[in-house]
Amino acid sequence: MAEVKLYGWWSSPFTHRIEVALKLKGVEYEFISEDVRNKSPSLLKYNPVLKKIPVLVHNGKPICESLVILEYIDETWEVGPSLLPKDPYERAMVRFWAKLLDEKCFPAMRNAFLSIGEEQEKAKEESTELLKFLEGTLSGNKFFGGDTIGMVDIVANFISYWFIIVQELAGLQVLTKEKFPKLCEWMDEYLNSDIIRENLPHKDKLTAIYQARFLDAAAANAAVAGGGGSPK
Ligand SMILES: N[C@@H](CCC(=O)N[C@@H](CS)C(=O)NCC(=O)O)C(=O)O
Repeated sequence: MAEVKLYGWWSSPFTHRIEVALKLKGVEYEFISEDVRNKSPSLLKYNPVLKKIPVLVHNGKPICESLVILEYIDETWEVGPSLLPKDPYERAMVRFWAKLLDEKCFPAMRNAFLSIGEEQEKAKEESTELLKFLEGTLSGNKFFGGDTIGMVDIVANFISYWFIIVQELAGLQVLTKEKFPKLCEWMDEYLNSDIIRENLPHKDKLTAIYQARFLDAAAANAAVAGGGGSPK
């Protein structure tokens, strides 16, 4: 039987993507919890270039980067639902949105949470602009993948759960039902699907982590405003 190991961390949305994909496919795996502040020799061996989680190790061979891992899972285990469509153009579109989510949406939404002043205003505007595009792609479908959960839904997990938590912590009004009714419907559908719901990190524990991060960033921002140099 194939040996599948996942190096990850319970609160990481990137790790969560891989857990959900493996569960949707019905692949059994061993979860190896990694503390990213104290990386294990195994993690450094399997991901010497980026030194990040998640890493999937399949029969001793490591695969890094969540978007790459998701495609690997889809191609390796054909059982269960397909995460990417078969049509080359539609596959290209899925890759486009997944890349946009990671390279544009994630940093903008992170900045909207952690920055202040002008930088925060810009990040909120950019997040809103990007969310409008995402809202447009749903066009009446239950999921980004159509009737079933696909790669874009899984990659957008940070919007449906993590961002909602940090938005509340920071008192933001970026993603609301009034501004984004379709995205909010998608979030409900996604978060209430069995496999997703059963595997979400515990809300209170996650809130505590981000509360601490928010307070750290606020202290660093205050130090900068007081002339203490730029935050590290
Ligand atoms: N682009 C990566 C991002 C993964 C990532 O940012 N992982 C974080 C934890 S959530 C990490 O390992 N950080 C450790 C570090 O940056 O040293 C992916 O999609 O897998």
